[in-house]
Amino acid sequence: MFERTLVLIKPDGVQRKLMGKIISCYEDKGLTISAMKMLYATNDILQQHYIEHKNKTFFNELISYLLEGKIVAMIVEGNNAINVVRKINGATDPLNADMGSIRGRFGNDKTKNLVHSSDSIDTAQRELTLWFPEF
Ligand code: FUP
Repeated sequence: MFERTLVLIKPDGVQRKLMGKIISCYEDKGLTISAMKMLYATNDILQQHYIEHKNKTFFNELISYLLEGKIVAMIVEGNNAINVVRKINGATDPLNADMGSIRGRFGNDKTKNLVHSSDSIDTAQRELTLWFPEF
């Protein structure tokens, strides 16, 4: 099924100069980057983005980390894009991520884990509206 999903390259991905390699992973799989921008996230957008984690112990650390530097926001689309991108990214904790995934190959920290992507059709719709209100 054709789907659109939100991908973020988080500050560690940008600072470690992994943007090109990360984007290639999606393109090499046949997905399309249909929009992309580099920006500093605001506290406001991050509070909305991670609303489901508001009461978690790691929430403040997570928000501070995402405010540390520029991020890249992308709309990635194609066949089964939501689940394909989740597989390409790998499990949240790089220790559990497949070694061929982005987090498995490049990550070594459960919070600073390089990338984000939407986890369902409903979430994708909400997150795309949040990060790309102009579309
Ligand atoms: P994911 O969908 O893989 O990005 O992961 P979650 O939605 O479960 O978590 C969102 C973000 O919270 C993760 F990317 C990193 C952070 N997190 C932690 O810092 N510690 C945890 O124990 C779980 C998640």
